[in-house]
Amino acid sequence: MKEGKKIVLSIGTNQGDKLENIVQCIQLIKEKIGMVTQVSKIYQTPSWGFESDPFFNCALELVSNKTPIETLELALAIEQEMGRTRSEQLGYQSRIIDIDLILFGNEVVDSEQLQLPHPLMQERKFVLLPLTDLNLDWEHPILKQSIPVLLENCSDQSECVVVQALAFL
Ligand code: PH2
Ligand code: MG
Ligand code: MG
Repeated sequence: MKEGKKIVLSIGTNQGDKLENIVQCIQLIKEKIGMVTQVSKIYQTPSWGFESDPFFNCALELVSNKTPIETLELALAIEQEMGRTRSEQLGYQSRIIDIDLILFGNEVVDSEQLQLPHPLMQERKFVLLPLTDLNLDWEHPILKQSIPVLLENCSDQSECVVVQALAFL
């Protein structure tokens, strides 16, 4: 069997018991997508791009043989299983859980369904800061910058604070 690809996911929640949502989500990712190899600390982050309650965000690295589209479909299925509903309303909405694919090895994907690396990652401190907790030897395949450099160049000044370090894998 071919060795799995390194995948990085960002997860976020701003409804209900946010810590419990993150713990349950990581458990489901392990069961359904692949082996979780690194977990960042959990950060409380102000809602970005809309007015809402603060989020808990974290990032995970996993190794899996799934394709990007299979991974996306499994992530959406986990969101549904956890009770996420999406309304027709335009713009961002509060959510129990959101699982975003941030990077998939060095793959560049630009389809209607999926873009990789995540097209807004470099603009979001709630994505970049947790990524700095992971030991990633990765350079953005289009911007040609490492995660610490992307963070340095990011204009998002929001105050993101560590809530908790998760001690489980
Ligand atoms: N997700 C969004 C929009 N805004 N803000 C924070 N702090 N955390 C998120 O995960 C987040 C957001 C769209 O998915
Ligand atoms: Mg998102
Ligand atoms: Mg999403």
